[in-house]
Amino acid sequence: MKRYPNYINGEWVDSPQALVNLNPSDTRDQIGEFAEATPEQVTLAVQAALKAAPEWAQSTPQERFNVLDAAGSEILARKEELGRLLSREEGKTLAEGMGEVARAGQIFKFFAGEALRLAGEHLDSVRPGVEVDIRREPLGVVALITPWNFPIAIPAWKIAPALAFGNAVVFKPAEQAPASAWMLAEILSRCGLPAGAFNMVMGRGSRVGQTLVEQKGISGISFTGSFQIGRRIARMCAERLVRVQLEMGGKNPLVVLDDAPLEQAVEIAVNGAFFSAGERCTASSRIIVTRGIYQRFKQALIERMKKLRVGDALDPETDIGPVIDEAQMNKVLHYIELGRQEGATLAAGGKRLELDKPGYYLEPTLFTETHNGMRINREEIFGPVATLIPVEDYQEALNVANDTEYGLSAGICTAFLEAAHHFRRHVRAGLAMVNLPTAGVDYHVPFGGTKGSSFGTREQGRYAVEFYTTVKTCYTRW
Ligand code: UN1
Repeated sequence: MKRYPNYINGEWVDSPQALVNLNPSDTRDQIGEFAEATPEQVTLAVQAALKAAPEWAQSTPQERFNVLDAAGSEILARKEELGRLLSREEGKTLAEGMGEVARAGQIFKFFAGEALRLAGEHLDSVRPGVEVDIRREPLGVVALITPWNFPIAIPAWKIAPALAFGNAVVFKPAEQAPASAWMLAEILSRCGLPAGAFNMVMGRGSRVGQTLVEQKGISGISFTGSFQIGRRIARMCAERLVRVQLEMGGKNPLVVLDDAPLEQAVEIAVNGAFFSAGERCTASSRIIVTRGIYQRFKQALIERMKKLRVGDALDPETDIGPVIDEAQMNKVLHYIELGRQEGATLAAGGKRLELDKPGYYLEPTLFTETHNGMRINREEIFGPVATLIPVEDYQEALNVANDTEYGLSAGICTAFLEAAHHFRRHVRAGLAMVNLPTAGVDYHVPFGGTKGSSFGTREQGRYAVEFYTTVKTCYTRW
């Protein structure tokens, strides 16, 4: 089996221990052994980044553009190969895998351009003969910790802006799907960065991630993952006054109003709730439906769900791939059992599937006749499970949509302009979607949420600059 080393100070470095990366569609397929960085190696990576940071901070916009543009071009050119690997290790369908790789390539291209456009401000002082320049400067060394569900796009949307704005990086990908991240690191290793400007240490969050966030000298931590770990990282950052950016869970509502076009609303719900096996923090997990359309919508959704094909992520016929691993499978099954105990009606799915190969296959699952107080409507399940919550009218739908600890994405299906307009203004979420799924976002605009979903400034688009730079105000007397 091929062994994949860490990348530290411009060199590939093996570790005494390694973790095997399995294909969740067929667990007999072992993708490789990925070295688990030792605590000493994590420290070396941070030291290398600290040493390289001043040089990379002084690089020209053209040099940064060249690195990011080259990475973006190679990722896009290898979309099919990398998409296949991504789907093989993560379990999302091949179309989704290739789409995600394309997104990663486009993100690098976007931030290549942003490196050229990084601007400050110039003002006259209130004092005569004095001018003020406001400059954006890199933070220094940033630690980037990413989850398994978008194993190349989320690394891209943290690494690309970090480098574009002149920071040195220590990157820790998720241990459940490190192959896509490793390929990305391999591409970056050939794009002209100085040694140490980009480092990757792999392994478990509880070991390598923990060691990384404890390192001295890090100026910022950007993390995407669970609420529990995010909160723990925030606490450590507060103690040491390290800048932090967190993207965590969601319990995203999709409101369907009486006047919504039925077929379109069903497609939006299926896409948002079940694509990528529901393993998206933007997934529609609470579908809030007004009385006049409830029965018709429920029937149409159940009929549509019957046509969804669960299978090997690499099979072109597959609509829904497996969940990532045994632990996730058990967590989702636990919530399905909980839903039953709470009195929700299990209207579709609910079981683990045994196919012709060993994998983590789950039926897309729908609970109906639920209410928003149930734990299945309050806690993030992160699997192909959605609920229907019947409500009287739009106002109740909005109240239920907002009655959650989370606030990442929220959608509404309606042809009624006034409701769409009101919803956009009053829903408490970082993303508001009208007649679109709650999941599936563009690469050139900000991404993030409110309440328990996110903390710190926005990721992506032009807004990413807020996290990855610090502002210097320069006064000059002429
Ligand atoms: C999307 O819905 O296109 O982990 C992106 C997640 C999010 C990204 C979702 N951070 O699911």
